[in-house]
Amino acid sequence: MKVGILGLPGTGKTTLFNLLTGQSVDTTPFSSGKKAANLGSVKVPDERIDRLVELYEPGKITLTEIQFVDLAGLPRADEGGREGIDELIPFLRDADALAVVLRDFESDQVPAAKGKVDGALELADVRADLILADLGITENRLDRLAKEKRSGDKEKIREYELFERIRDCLEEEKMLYDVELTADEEKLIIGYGLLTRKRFILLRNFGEGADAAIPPSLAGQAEAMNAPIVSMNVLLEQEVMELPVEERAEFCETLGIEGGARDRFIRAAYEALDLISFFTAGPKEVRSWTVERGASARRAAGKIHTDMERGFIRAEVIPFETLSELGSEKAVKEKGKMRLEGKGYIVADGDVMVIRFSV
Ligand SMILES: Nc1nc2c(ncn2[C@@H]2O[C@H](COP(=O)(O)OP(=O)(O)OP(=O)(O)O)[C@@H](O)[C@H]2O)c(=O)[nH]1
Ligand SMILES: [Mg+2]
Repeated sequence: MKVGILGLPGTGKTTLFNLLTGQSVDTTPFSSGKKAANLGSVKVPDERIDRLVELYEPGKITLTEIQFVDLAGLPRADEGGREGIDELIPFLRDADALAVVLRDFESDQVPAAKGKVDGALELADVRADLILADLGITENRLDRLAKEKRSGDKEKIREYELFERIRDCLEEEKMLYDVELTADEEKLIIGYGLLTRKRFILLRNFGEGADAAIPPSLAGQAEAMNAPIVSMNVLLEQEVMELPVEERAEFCETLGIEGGARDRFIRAAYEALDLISFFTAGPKEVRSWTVERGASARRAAGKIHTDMERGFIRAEVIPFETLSELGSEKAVKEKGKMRLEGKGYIVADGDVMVIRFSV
């Protein structure tokens, strides 16, 4: 699973990337330039893991990860440059979600778009950029299909009509995530990686002294996009992370910030991807795993090992809440609360599972 980080130039994307991944990529203004993308993986924090560690005292703890890719700034619509985005698109095509970083801080190094710092305006700019990028892809496809459908191929005609619908939507400056598509139609467009069809997460990056509350204009847009929005001072959160763990709480209190925004953002991204976690737990290792919501027990088993998927017999399932409440696997079993589930069982978020298999 991959999340692309994008936004206008100098909004703090690379600073965010460093905060998330612990890397130290150069963040002098405009340093990203035309460099290739930065890629890093991030462990997904989960409070439930802490409880499982308490219960099992494992030798090893492993957290599930998601990938983040940090890109150069989008061309600014008010500066007329559009060629830059074509270079970014290949990095975004296979992203499962897009995190848009919106700047809400003054800086003499990086002038704001339209001379004014305003997250809502920036978001409108980014949306316009993405819509234009999708329109480019769609029109290319339509050109090809126009030739291909001349043979009278019903499939091609159907596909042409689908892309026409998509083009009309984009021309009305609408993003594609709201368009209702059948499963078959979805299959036809999936390979094109249309950007406005992806899920979005918004990050408002505010500067020193600013209020953490999200301005109503921005909150309204986020709601219309059905996108979670996290508000944080990325630079400050980065400083917090550089401190030893025991000093962080006091530092945050002094600064009047909540702290933990990094984790909140990662969780928001994870949830926007519509992923759920299940756990495996024992004295050797406590571990979180990721599956798409709605996945079967057999598919979940395959996340652990292909042999487990192939030779799946059954899953022994304890919901995390039950295990946490009763305090041990033994107590759960004594109360008859451990369930045996077959391959078609739909995994629930927080299931603690043992997969029985034979190959
Ligand atoms: N005041 C302030 N400055 C910030 C904040 N976040 C980032 N900056 C500064 O803004 C400049 C650019 O930060 P980057 O993280 O490189 O921004 P970017 O979005 O990756 O920039 P490009 O990749 O060039 O588009 C750096 O000098 C950062 O220190 C912030 O929250 N407050
Ligand atoms: Mg950058």
